[in-house]
Amino acid sequence: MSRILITSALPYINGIKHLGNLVGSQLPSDAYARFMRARGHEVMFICATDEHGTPAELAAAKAGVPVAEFCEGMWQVQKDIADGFRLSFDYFGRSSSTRNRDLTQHLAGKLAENGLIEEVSEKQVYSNADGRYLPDRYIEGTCPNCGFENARGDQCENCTKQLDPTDLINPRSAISGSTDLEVRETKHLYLRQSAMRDDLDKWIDSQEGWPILTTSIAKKWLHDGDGLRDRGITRDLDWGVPVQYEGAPWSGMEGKVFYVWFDAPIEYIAATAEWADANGLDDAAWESWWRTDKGADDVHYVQFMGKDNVPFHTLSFPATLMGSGEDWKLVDFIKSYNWLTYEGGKFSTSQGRGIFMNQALEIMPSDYWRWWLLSNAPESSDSDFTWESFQGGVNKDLADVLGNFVSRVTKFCRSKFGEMVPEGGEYGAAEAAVTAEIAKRLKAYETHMEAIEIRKATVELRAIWVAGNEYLQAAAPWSVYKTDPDAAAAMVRFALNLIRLYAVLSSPFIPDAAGKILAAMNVTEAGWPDDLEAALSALPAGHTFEVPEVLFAKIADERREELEAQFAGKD
Ligand code: B3M
Ligand code: ZN
Repeated sequence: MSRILITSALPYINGIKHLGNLVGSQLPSDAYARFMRARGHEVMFICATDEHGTPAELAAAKAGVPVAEFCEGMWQVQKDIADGFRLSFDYFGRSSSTRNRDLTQHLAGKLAENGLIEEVSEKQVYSNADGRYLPDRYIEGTCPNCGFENARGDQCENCTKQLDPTDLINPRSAISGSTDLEVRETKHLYLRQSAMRDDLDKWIDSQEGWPILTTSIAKKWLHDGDGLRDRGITRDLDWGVPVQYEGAPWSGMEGKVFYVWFDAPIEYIAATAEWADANGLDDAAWESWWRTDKGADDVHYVQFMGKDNVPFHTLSFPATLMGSGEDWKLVDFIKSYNWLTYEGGKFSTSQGRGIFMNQALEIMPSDYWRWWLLSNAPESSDSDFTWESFQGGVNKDLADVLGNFVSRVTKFCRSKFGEMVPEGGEYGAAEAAVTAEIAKRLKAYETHMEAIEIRKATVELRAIWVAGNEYLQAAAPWSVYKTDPDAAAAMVRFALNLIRLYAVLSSPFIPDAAGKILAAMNVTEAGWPDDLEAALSALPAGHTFEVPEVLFAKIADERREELEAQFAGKD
C-alpha cells in the first residue's frame, strides 16, 4: 500500500466553470483518486477555491456584495457542484483561509531569510478612468512575444508566456477599455527565481516519465532567457494575504497583498491543514503528507492541471518550496491537459456558448458527463465536445453496452430462476476464454490508470463491457435453457458475477451507476479483483439480488437537437 497525495488545480472563485475546466483537472484527478483508493492505497485528495486577486474583487463588485461575502457564497456554489459531479475530495478548502494566510506569510518570510526576496521599486499601471491599479489580467494588449492582440498582463493565452503588465504593447484597461493609463512607482517584493534556475533545472531533469506536455512547457520557460526572471509576488490590492504582517522582515508594505499565484498553490498545503482542523486532528496529521522530515518522504504526490497552469507548478511553486529551505514535499508527477473545445470552437462565458457545470447537472446525470468527458479527455491533443458525440457515448457505451448487459442478464435470471443466483452446471471453456480476455484487458486498464492515461483506460473498460456482451450473445442461455437448464444456470451465474465485476471496475468513472448496480446485486463489500477468477465466483448460488431500474436513459435525436440549439450561444 502506498500513500498518494493528489491535488487538482484550484478553480477560481469568480464564476462557475465550464466542462473544459472540469475535464482539465478536477474530473481526471477524481477518477485517479477513486481508482487508487479502490486498489487499497491511502489517498489524500485535495482541492479548494482560488479566491484572491482582482477577478474576485470585480465579480463581487458586479454582484454588489463585499468580496469576502461573495467568496463565501461562491465557495458553497462550487462545493455543491463538485458534490453533484461526485468529486471525492478529502477536503475542499478555501485559499482565503487563515491556514493559507499564515503559511503564505511564513513561506515568504523564509524566502526572505534565505536571501531570495528582493524589494523592488516597480512600475505599476494605474488607470485614471477606473481609479485603480490594473494588475495582471486587468490590463490587456498585444503580446510582445507572439503578437497576439488580446494578451493579458500576467500571461499570454496564445503562447503561454508569463508577462508583466508593462510588457504589453498598446495596453488598455480590461475593465473599462480605457487607454488613459499611467505608470506609477511603488515598492514590491520580488521572488528571485533566477537564483534558483540551476536547482529547478536539476529537479526537472531528475523527474522520470513526466508527460511531454509538462516537461516541454517547463523546459521552455526555464531556458527561454527571461522565462525565469525574477517576478513580483505582491500587488496593490485590498483582497488577499496581507504582505505587512506581525514580525515581517520588511516594512512599508501596508495596503499590499501577495500575488494570487503566489498564495494559490500554497493552498494545496493549507487545505490539507484545513482538513486536519476540520477533523479534529493535530498538525502531525497534515504534515505527514507535506513535510519530508515528518513522514512525507514515502508520499507519491501527483498534480492535475490545464496546460496553461504548468509554468506556475513547474517553476514558481517549486521555487517557493525549495527556496524556503524547509523540507516540503515536492510534486512527483504533473499531469497536464490540453483544451476541450465546444462544437469546433471555444467555450465562451460572455457569449453563453458551451456548457457550464451547473447547467450540465440540470440536464443530465453526472455519470453521463463523467463518462463522456473522461473517455474523451484531451490528453494527447485537444478534444471537441459535440452533442452528437455525447449522445453516442451515452447511448452506445452506457445504455447499449453496459446498461443493456445488466438489464438483460438480471431480467432473464428473474424470469427463469427468480431473483437469486442460480445453482447448477459449471463454468466451462467459454467462461474461461472470456475470463482470459478480461484479465488481459484489466491489466491494460490498470497500467493506463497507474500512468494516468485516463482516456486509454476507458477504452479498456469499455472493451471489458463488450466482452461480456459478446459472451452472452454467443452463449445464448435463453436457448440453451430449453434443453439444458443447468448449463444455462451456470451461464447466468457467470454473467451475474460479471455484472458485479463491472460495477467495481467502473466505479472510478461512473460512481453512481456502479453504486446502483452493487446495491441491486446486494453487494456491500466489493474489493478490487486482484484475483479475477475468484472475483467471478464471488456471488455464489443462492445469493439474492434485484433487477435494477433502468441505469442509463438514451438521448433521443429530438432532445439532442434541442440541446444543440439551447447551448449554441448568441453570436
Ligand atoms: N485558479 C486556474 C485559473 O484560474 C487557477 C489554478 C490555481 S492552482 C494553484 O486559471
Ligand atoms: Zn504571446
